[in-house]
Amino acid sequence: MSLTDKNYRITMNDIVREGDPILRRKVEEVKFPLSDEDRNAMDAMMRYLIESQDDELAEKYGLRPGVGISANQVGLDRRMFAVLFTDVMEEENPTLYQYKLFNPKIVSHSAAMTYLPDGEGCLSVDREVEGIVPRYEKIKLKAYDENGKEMLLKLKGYPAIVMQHELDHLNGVMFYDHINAKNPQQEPTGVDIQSLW
Ligand code: K2U
Ligand code: NI
Repeated sequence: MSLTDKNYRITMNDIVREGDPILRRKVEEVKFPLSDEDRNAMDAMMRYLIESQDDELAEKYGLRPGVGISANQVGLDRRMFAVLFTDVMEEENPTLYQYKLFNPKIVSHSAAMTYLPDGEGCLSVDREVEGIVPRYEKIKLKAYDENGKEMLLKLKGYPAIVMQHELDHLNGVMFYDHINAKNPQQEPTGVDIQSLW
């Protein structure tokens, strides 16, 4: 049973860790109609996110919670990622963001930037890396769904941050590449930037 088989369960053993060259590769576009392998892999990636956010299943299978996972994080050279999260900034009736995105591309973005005050983490990074990770505050993301239908997502704040973290993976970029090495907690100068909260 492997990642591209039906109903495969991804565990931490399948998650590629920093140092593996595939995390530094600009991965290949997905072709439509989806192959069974690509479809099964994306389904396994979404299943991982769902199960990793279920306390019992995460405990049972030793899963690190994730709100996003990209194909190259499970060793696949494909431009696709899954996300599952609610917007942390919306108290009542938070919007659920559950997407399987293929060949995603930022088609426009704000000049203004934002960042998570506690920094970012990564399923492929088994260590704390502190520091401000500047992200565009608003983005328009073009992508395709599993049927090859084009969509345009207008995102702001936390949803925009998550999508940029995942899109970076498809371009071989790690979150800590954006951190000011000399002064990690310093906001970039000459940029309109503010913490998400
Ligand atoms: O791509 C990944 O490694 C998944 C990351 C995505 C991410 C990290 C930081 C900021 C935005 C997105 C994991 O979800 S990190 C673990 C996590 C779990 C729950 C909430 C936030 C971060
Ligand atoms: Ni990551």
